[in-house]
Amino acid sequence: MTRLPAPLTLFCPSGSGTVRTYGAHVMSWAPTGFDPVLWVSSQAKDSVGDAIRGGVPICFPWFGPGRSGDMKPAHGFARIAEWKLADRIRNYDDAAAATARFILTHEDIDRQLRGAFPHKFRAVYTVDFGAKLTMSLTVTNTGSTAFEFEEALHTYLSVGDSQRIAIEGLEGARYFDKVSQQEQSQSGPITITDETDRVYYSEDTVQVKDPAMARTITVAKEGSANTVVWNPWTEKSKAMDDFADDEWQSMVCVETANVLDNAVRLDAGASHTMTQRLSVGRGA
Ligand code: TA6
Repeated sequence: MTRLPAPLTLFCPSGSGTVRTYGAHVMSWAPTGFDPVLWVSSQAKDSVGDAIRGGVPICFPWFGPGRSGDMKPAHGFARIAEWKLADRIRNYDDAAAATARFILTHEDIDRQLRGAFPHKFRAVYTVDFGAKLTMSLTVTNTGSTAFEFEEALHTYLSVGDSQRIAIEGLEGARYFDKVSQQEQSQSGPITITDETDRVYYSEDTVQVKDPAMARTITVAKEGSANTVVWNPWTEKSKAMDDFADDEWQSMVCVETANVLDNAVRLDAGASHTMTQRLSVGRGA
């Protein structure tokens, strides 16, 4: 078992964070003056080949088991691949953000995994740490034939008490409920009262109101037709060996995605960018 090296730290006066080349995985972020915004399980694994429970896993080129329902590894290979650090800008002066950029291509993926996605691609992932956290994933089809892919920035947010939060911005949106396996429509703000695993069809900005931490986290996005909301609640938490039994109370996933029938189709030479932008304000 090969342990992962320590993540890179990037900072500037308005905020700081850490990110790994493994999975281009954002591990933490805090705007200056605020508690950390991202959640990582106390039981998270940190060895090569394992997904990391928390922060912002990149799901690519499929989501979960994929649309065929049998793809492995879950959520694709990007989050367990070693990305190349293209350039890293750490700003000490009064810069708006500290930026890191990562690149992954089909040539970086081992042959066995590539069999599941036999396409030529280049993925460029740019992370800006500052008063906001901006993460942009650009995928380019570098081959000669079109392909489709799913993607998600599977963001784990740290909350004071998941049973007291209200998630606003998806009112009226249609969603697929993965727990009941039914299509539903969201009537009011989302509250967490049981296992919650929903794929919303919405391009709108979402706000997570967290009265226990007296703050509101805003999740804005571009280039994304889906928002996924996930909280495993009690039984699912017990079933995960990288998730402490009571940790469901301190996290919620709000994911920026293009999945299911919103998979992205790229013609040869074409590119697509999806961006998630997090910000925090006082009061809920
Ligand atoms: O985004 C929600 C979800 O698809 C859930 O169904 C659950 O599987 C979660 O992702 C975590 O997936 P992981 O493979 O990281 O355990």
